Amino acid sequence: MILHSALMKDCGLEASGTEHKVRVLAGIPAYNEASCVGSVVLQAGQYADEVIVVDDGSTDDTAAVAGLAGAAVIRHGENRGKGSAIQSILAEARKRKPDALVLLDADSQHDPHEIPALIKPVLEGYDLVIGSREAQREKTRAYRRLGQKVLLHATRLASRSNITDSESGFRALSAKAIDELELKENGFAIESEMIASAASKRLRITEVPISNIYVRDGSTLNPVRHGVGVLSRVLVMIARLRPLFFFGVLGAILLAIGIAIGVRVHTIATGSGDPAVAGVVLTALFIIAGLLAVFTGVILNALGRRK
Ligand SMILES: Nc1nc2c(ncn2[C@@H]2O[C@H](COP(=O)(O)OP(=O)(O)OP(=O)(O)O)[C@@H](O)[C@H]2O)c(=O)[nH]1
Ligand SMILES: [Mg+2]
Repeated sequence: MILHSALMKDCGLEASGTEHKVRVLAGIPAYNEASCVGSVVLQAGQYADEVIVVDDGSTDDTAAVAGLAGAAVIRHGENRGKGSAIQSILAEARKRKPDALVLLDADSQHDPHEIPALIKPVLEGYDLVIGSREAQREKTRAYRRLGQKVLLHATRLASRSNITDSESGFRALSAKAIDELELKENGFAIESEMIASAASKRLRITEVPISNIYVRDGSTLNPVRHGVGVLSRVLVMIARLRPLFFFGVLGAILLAIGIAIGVRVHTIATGSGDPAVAGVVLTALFIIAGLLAVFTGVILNALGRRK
């Protein structure tokens, strides 16, 4: 794409005179986005050699519109979730081997003109570049900000990183990240999993500021169910990637509760001389569960180290 290379040069993304021309692939997961996907594909096409749209079982004309706009369309026979759509994009990217893959949503919440800003760090050696809305977080509704904050902290724990926006779907990946990332999540937890997987493989992660755009009032998703669903998946990730930390904290909490109950039962027993059997049993249960959790953490951690 002539337009593409001139623009990329303007953005300092092509060392003039070098043999190697940077190949960019844009990947767009889409579910019932017929009204937006066309313009997103056209605009993204200015900065990418190829645009792939994964139609995740839409019931509207998303696939047809994306195809008309020039995208290569991959269709899921049924709706499988954003994560599954991203996995399909990654599988396609592994075949096409671009220098950089940029991921953006199909609902116009990401500005394709910011694609060069996301790709630049990839050409400077980073493997995962996240478009962060942090600088414009005031544009996000309060209830969503709270949900995003909780997921952000959980993702930081899972990835031991200090990123500022874990839920942003506007990202760029290097060829190395395309090959090495291991993603299993089918839902929205894929955003956190990608960061955790990149960190566990010691890939270089960075962020660039992007525009925080809300095109439609409210969300397609029930925020509480969506938030709790993603959070529970991220907690599973923490348990899998940091078993000592996860089970250690869980164990410590259970032990603390057990000891607290134990002290209470002891006080009552010494006061009334009547050992509350139920209290004793509860104490024992919490302490055993706490010790088991810690033990599990130690074992899983040792097993993880052997891998
Ligand atoms: N909701 C949803 N989106 C999907 C699915 N599969 C792919 N997508 C696409 O994933 C991208 C992000 O989904 P959104 O529903 O916009 O999620 P969001 O941006 O967190 O929420 P909104 O604020 O409602 O836009 C969009 O391009 C969707 O079309 C799916 O199963 N459900
Ligand atoms: Mg959206």
